[in-house]
Amino acid sequence: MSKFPEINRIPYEGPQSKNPLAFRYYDADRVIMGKKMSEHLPFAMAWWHNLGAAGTDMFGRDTADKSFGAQPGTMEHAKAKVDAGFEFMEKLGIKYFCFHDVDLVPEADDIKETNRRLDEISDYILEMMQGTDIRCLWGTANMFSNPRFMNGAGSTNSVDVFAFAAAQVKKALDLTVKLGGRGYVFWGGREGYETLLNTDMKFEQENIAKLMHMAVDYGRSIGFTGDFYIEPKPKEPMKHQYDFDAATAIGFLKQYGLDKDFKMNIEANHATLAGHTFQHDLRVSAINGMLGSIDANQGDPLLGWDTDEFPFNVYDATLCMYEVLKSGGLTGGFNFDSKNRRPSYTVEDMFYAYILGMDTFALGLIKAAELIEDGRLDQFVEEKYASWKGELGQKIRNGETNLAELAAYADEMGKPELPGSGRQEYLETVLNSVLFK
Ligand code: XUL
Ligand code: CO
Repeated sequence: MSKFPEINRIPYEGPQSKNPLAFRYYDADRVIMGKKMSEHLPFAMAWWHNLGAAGTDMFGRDTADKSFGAQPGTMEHAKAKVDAGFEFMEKLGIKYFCFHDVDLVPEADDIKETNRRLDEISDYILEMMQGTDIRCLWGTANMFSNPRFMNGAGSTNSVDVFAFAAAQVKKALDLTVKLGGRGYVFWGGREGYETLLNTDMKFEQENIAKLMHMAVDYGRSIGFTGDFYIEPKPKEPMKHQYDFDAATAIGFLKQYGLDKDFKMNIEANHATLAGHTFQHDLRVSAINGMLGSIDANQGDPLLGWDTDEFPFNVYDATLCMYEVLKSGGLTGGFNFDSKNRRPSYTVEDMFYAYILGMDTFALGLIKAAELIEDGRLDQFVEEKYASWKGELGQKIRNGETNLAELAAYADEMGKPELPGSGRQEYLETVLNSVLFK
């Protein structure tokens, strides 16, 4: 039985459409720079926000009804969520989903029973996948909500909690492989600390690396060929989180020999919480060959926490897609780790939110391709570094000179000319002229 009987398949109607249940920019088969929009933009539904989150915040209870006709906390409800999720994805033309283990089933007191429930629900999801081209984008284990993880999972002080976390990762990897997942995510929700007065930072970080190594070994042993991802975040829930931003996480992966198997899953709102632009963390990942996947959302510039809003900012989406196109595309996809605002509690709002997010990224893709084809940004950057093309620049780049030689060169020169204008205002005009033409 349909969970959304009042909603039909969402059509593409073009920018002039006033139909709220239609796409204006996301036209799955439209070809941009040689590839279909749907291939550039492998969108994913986040099981937790879309099928789970119902508006509870620190000051009030649920506003939305996400029971989907079943009693929450039961396996019947877990199945109703699968039904709702697949109908939702099909109506929007979304080809992927992302999940935490405990998004799929209610957690039992005993891990053996939780795992049995996970087997049952993943069989049901596999059944639902038959005859569709919907697949898992990535899976993960929730190792932050249960009180046992108050001091972390990989970084915990308790060896038993570490072992429990390892068991969850093992099962979540089994599920990811079973559901054809392209990736496996570590978001270190509680992998951090509140005070150094009670924390052995080095010990904790070494143990996180051990857990990740075990995950790689196990994943590869069961045929997982996808990427592992770290999803950096600077704070919330912990004051200090070890995966502060892309640069920190990449340094960690290199230090512990994990960089061949891991890439970044960059979340827009996490980058901005770290004091960066979304584009910055994407670029840091890309230049290290580690831009894997994206959690597509946006924060609120007035609020200092992770608001997980559906993205409407076309500037940010354009600059994101500029990075993605330049880096040759993602091996992962665009997971809407985003939730409706609490007063947007109806079924229509669930669809409006995804239409907004998908259209924003589709428009970002169109505009990023136009920016690249326009060529003025590339040309400016090329010319900005032109002095390096000369003999001296080449010698420095090739490691064929030294401080003494460069000092002698400087003596002869007396002083350099100014390095040339950065032309930021001109370049922002170029950006605007492409966005609003
Ligand atoms: C939390 C967050 C998570 C991860 C998966 O801020 O983004 O939902 O994406 O654990
Ligand atoms: Co996320």
